[in-house]
Amino acid sequence: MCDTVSPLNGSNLSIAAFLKQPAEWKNSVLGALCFSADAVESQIQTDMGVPCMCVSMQRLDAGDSICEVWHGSGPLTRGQCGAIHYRHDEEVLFGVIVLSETIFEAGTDKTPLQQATESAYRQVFALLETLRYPYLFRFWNYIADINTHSFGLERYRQFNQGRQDAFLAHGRDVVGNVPAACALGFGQGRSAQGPLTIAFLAGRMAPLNIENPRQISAYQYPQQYGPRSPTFSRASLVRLGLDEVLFVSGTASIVGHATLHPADVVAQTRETMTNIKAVLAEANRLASRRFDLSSLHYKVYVRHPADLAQIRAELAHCVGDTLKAVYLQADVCRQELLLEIEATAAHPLVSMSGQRD
Ligand code: 3EB
Repeated sequence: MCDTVSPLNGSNLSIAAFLKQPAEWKNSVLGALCFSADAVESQIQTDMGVPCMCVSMQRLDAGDSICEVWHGSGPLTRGQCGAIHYRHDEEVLFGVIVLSETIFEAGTDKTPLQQATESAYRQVFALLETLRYPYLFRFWNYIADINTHSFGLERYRQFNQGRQDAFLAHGRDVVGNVPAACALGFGQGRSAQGPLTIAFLAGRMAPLNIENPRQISAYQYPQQYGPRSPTFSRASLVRLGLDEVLFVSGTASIVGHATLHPADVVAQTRETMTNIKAVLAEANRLASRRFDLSSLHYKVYVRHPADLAQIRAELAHCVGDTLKAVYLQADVCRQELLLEIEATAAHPLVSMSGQRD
């Protein structure tokens, strides 16, 4: 069986392999994040029997689709609320919301994407208040044509407005205590018109939020990156069952708030890994035992498929032979950024009274 990692770990497998798993394995699945450029395969989400986010992105390192699967423990409860599909155990909830912008009208003071984003996030917060999973660990955000300008503003910046408005409307912090996240684009130039697609993990215990001393917190980015700062932290450290899980947010070649090495994909990869190392060092001040670069599972979003070989070689150089990475074609939220890397690691929690190694 491909379930070689601890059951609470996010494990990776293809959609086809997912469907072949035995029922008892599927019964413990909270949800999945799937990426496939194959339109037929991406329809399969409805057959999977669990909340499944499916985004139309091409995997670059293999022909297969890829699913990141999150498992719960004990009996799971499944539900639907508005546009959200979710599943939870006693301590953690995974959900997916897919919302089309076309149901929102332009002409008000908010763009359709801004309204869709605000609505999606408000629905998520309302559900989590009702079901009592108040703490957000991690959001995954996928936005069609993320770098396109409309209504006088880049679409990623419209998304940031809607997201922050929803946080504020629900009395949530927009600085400091904010979840880890990633935000990627798909369909650029193909005018794919895909829906806004968001997945999330939330729980009943507060995560520890981590910033990167090399970078200004994203929630404090200056106005030049848009009227509203993005609402995310650089990483979150959470307890999931018996595991301690580290979610490193989408990370790019940004130092301070500036984009570095605009046309140099190798230098951007190196800078991104230096940022991830800095986030790891911060996390290790709080973690029950050390995370290191080789313990992370990476998802690498690559703007230009032709850059794959160079990015891969640089990453192997930084991490070593044990590199575990999946590569997807995606657009990144600043035009000059050629890649964004997110990462996750889990290890059994060492209790405060337990032995450290
Ligand atoms: C950055 O550091 C790169 O808007 O949720 C990374 C992770 C990025 C999350 C988000 C954006 C987001 O600003 C972009």
